[in-house]
Amino acid sequence: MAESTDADGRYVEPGQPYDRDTNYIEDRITRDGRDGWPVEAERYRLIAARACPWANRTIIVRRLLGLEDAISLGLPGPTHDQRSWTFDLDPGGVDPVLGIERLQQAYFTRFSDYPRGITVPAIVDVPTGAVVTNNFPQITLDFETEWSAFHRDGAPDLYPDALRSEIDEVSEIVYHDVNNGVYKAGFAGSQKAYERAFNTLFDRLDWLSERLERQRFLVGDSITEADVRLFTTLARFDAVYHGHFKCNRSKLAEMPVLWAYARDLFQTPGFGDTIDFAQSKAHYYIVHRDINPSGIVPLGPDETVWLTPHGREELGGRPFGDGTPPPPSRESEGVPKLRSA
Ligand SMILES: N[C@@H](CCC(=O)N[C@@H](CS)C(=O)NCC(=O)O)C(=O)O
Repeated sequence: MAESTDADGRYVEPGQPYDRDTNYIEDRITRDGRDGWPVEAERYRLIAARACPWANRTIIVRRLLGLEDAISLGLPGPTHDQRSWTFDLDPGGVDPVLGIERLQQAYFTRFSDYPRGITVPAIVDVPTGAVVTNNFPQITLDFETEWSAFHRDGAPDLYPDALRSEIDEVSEIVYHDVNNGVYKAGFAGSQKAYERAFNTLFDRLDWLSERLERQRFLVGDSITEADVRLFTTLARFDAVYHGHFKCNRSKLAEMPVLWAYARDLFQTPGFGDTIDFAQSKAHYYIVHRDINPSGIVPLGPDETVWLTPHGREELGGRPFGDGTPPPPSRESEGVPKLRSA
């Protein structure tokens, strides 16, 4: 499985550091259709559970760019069993467009003996019902560069030519030490592996705090792909990673610069309005039984603190560059109101 469960459904390999399976279905949907999948409106369906930080990136970018009409969105429930994510939130437990109960069916339509994790995000070709790609780092980049004909008026440039190498460089560091770093701490199979991941994670968060002290966004003076990638981990930090993954040197709310940065993004249309804290907590605390055998989901922390003033406007920057914020989410894609603990 992509999150490295073994045949017994264990996420932790005793004695071993956590090793993410990063083999994906790497086909790309492109303007020239070179992999057999041309960009085409209303042909593909993005399957992206709210709970998952990697899937969350795709939901944010789709929304910021206004790709809702071109690419539909299917939302499995927060938990999955060893076989697959399921569409348990949909009427009758069936995805209304694909007509399937389990995402696994779309993987098996593509490869009948697909041997790896049935992961989100995945993009499915609606006419054939087959998964095209689950290569999550490429999906958002392709939304930004290949799908430009379908971007809304005022869509921001999240991957500007002049900043690409810096965005890639920062994203790579953030991926290893932060996005995947929390998993390396949480699924460590030895004390030593845990401590190494913990120290790397918090050293990197300190480094990011320093970087963000005088600049509002990670690269340049507008929101880019790099901010989207960091945000989805920060948004789950206090609710999930601090307790469930033992990332508890400090809470995000105790790291003033990063906390203000995260709130700034959260309060920006397209970010906080994609976050469902209850689903995130349910996913991690219920699915990872080997690190939380009771399956009990914590009630805290208070979610409303995400709406407190952040003061980052003083740093300047233009969140959407020459573009504009996206309109509110369509009703069918809204998330619940924030709750106090
Ligand atoms: N496929 C990517 C990220 C996607 C991913 O791991 N998604 C998780 C949810 S956050 C998932 O779908 N897990 C199901 C599984 O591993 O079977 C990876 O493994 O690096």
